[in-house]
Amino acid sequence: MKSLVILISGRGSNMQALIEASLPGRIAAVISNRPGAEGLEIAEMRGIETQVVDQRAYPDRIAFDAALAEKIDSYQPDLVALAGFMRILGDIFVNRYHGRLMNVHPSLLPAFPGLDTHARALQEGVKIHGCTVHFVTSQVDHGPIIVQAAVPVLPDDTAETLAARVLQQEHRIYPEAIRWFLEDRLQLSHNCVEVIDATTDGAVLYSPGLHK
Ligand code: NHR
Ligand code: GAR
Repeated sequence: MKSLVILISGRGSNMQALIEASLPGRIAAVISNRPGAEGLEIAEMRGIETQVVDQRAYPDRIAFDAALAEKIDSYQPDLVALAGFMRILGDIFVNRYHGRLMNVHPSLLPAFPGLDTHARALQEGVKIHGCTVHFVTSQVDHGPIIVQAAVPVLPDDTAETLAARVLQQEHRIYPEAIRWFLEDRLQLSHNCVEVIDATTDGAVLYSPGLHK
């Protein structure tokens, strides 16, 4: 059976969605770069091994990345999943896990890479927003896209209400993407990912709606 390591920094709701998805793989460990991450307790309650690699204990990014990689490699995972992981990873780290490092990002990439995506989406007045699961490359938030989900932006939305609507979809698509990986159904070529035997109903989302 394949295994994965999940990297978190905070709340851990995406991690929790992965735990609850009964994936066809073993969650070998949850690792946080922040000692107080709420997600660590959730993982422990589920009997999953947790580790902290505290970024403040290392003099620079390269040293932190090396310590994190060493901790990850002690579990020999097939996949490393970033789930609300808030620290940019350097080239050496990213290349080491090429094709087996995933992230869920709260926007429809390539729109709104980086932080504060929901506030920026509202600022730009987009009518459709969403989330993206992608393979991680050294160009932050620009790696090959695996799956996306779109939600409408509603007239009274705040960054918080919009984030909550997007987060529900993150919790759907991230377990799905990881399931595909564990089932060997993802084919990565150049910058494109093909999902073998994916279904699509061709549904269209309008926002705002076209009819009264
Ligand atoms: N690393 C690489 N190389 N490539 C990606 O695509 C990455 C990555 C590390 C994290 C997640 C990403 C997101 O989904 C992610 C993707 C943190 C920052 C950031 O600016 C940007 C993107 C993402 C995560 N972090 C600050 C830093 O200096 C710290 C911010 C903080 O601590 O609050 O590392 O959005
Ligand atoms: C999620 O929306 C995730 O996409 C986003 O932070 C939230 C973490 O929630 N990730 C980033 O912004 C990465 N920079 P969670 O800890 O409850 O999964």
